[in-house]
Amino acid sequence: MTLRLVTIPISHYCEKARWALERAGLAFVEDGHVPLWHWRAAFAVKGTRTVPILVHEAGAETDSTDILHYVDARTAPEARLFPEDPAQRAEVEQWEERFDRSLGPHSRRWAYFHLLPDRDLALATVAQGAPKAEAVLTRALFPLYAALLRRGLNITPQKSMESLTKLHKLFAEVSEVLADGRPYLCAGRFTAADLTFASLAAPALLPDHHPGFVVPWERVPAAMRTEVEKLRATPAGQFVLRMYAEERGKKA
Ligand SMILES: N[C@@H](CCC(=O)N[C@@H](CS)C(=O)NCC(=O)O)C(=O)O
Repeated sequence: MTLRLVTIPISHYCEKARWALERAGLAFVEDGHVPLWHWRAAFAVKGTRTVPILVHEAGAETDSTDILHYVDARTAPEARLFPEDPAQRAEVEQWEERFDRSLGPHSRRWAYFHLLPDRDLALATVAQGAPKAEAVLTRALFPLYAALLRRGLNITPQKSMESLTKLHKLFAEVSEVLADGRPYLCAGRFTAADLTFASLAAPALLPDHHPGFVVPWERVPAAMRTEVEKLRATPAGQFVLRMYAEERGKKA
């Protein structure tokens, strides 16, 4: 059976799962949807509303971390995203959990806050890799659509500022860890910690080589661009850009 990854192609949690699958060389088809319209597909598969969902021979995984574990079970031990060594594994898991809980929601809210006011840019962004009918429907209902997203993700000027502050704090912490010159966050090699940090930071850094979230630089709103440049200039930001340049296309 061919694996099916139900996604919102621009979603950074979906990118996390897609990166792991591609790195392991596991063949899959991506079933991509515009945010909110993904509900129908997600609900049909597993009675849930969040993606990514990986549909496989024995059922479905409904969380990006579970998808990474599914992938690891099919990867040679030395290339797994979660190392065998218990201490290293615990460190990787701690980072991954932290990024999932904090980085993911804040980078998403902050990016949407800047993209949603520009209707055409927002439409082009959310429709990437999704069926045409969903893009048409989104365009027709855009004011309502944007209001639903703002409400669902609590996107306000105040909350967006708070998210940016949290992003800077987390980036400062990661920069400090990288200050000793280590090439990866922990375990001395590429792990789920690096993959999760890079994929979940992507909406705030807009790295090249990203297969699902492409915003042409000249279309990025000026206020967002200034902040992206500041985040990119940090050691943590540079690290993410390097992970995309060096690791995103690599096979395990
Ligand atoms: N913990 C989940 C989070 C996934 C998540 O937040 N997905 C978002 C897309 S970025 C989603 O599907 N949101 C839809 C909703 O909450 O209705 C994971 O790691 O897979």
